[in-house]
Amino acid sequence: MAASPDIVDSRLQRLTAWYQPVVDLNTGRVCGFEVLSRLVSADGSVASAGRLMEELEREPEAQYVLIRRLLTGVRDDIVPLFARRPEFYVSVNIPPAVLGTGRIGEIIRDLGLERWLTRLVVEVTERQALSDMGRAGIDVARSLGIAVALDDFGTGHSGLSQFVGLDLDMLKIDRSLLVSILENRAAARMLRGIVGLAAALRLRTVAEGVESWEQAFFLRAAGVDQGQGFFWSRAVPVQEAAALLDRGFGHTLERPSAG
Ligand code: G
Ligand code: MN
Repeated sequence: MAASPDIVDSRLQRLTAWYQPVVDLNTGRVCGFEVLSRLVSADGSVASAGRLMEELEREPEAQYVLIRRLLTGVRDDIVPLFARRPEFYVSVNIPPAVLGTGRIGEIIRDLGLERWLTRLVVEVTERQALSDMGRAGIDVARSLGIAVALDDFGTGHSGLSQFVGLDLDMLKIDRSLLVSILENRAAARMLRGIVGLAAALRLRTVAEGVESWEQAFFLRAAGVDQGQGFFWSRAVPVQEAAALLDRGFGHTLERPSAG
């Protein structure tokens, strides 16, 4: 049952778009941001929106309102930075229920985002099996000129066959595949295998959930293009995001001096 727009709005009122930087592993520059939802209270305290997100998963109309809200954040926060900095992108997690219906085009028109389509990335999760609607959604995004990233790669129960023939641009390697790369040779080999697969498919790779310098160093050596995770930064509000864009993380890729 679809909730009424009013109820949806009251639950989403405190929802704010925050931005987690994605770092180019070769240069240390910020090459993109993933938009993540946070609940910001009147007193300024910030909470995860995880529970609300789970609740909304079953409500297509609420998801539409949510995506609209996040993309409004992108327009207000990020578009002014796009004009100033040519090379970074913004990625948004968009559920098949929104992407597959074609209503994403409507949101983009309403918000005047047509000019910035090539700077947008849509993340489609691999967690659930990809529905026909999800497949249709990928086609919609590509026809608009938006790049598509396969999110949470490695967690799916779905197998590779469902991705055959899909027009993808990026592979986001799930953090669960990173946890043992430093201790476990089989895990390290699997990671290198995924990098090989991505190269064969001409997909850029992003490693998610990078928490240590050792992981970042390994990933760079393994040929992963980009990294995202607490090692560099959590999701931050736009003012901080802009500062990170200017500063970059080049220093984090130097080998730490002993002592
Ligand atoms: O799958 P998706 O990309 O939507 O996941 C984003 C989530 O992962 C966010 O809730 C974010 O806070 C969390 N996250 C981001 N970086 C890290 C990290 O380095 N370690 C852990 N454990 N979680 C992270
Ligand atoms: Mn994601």
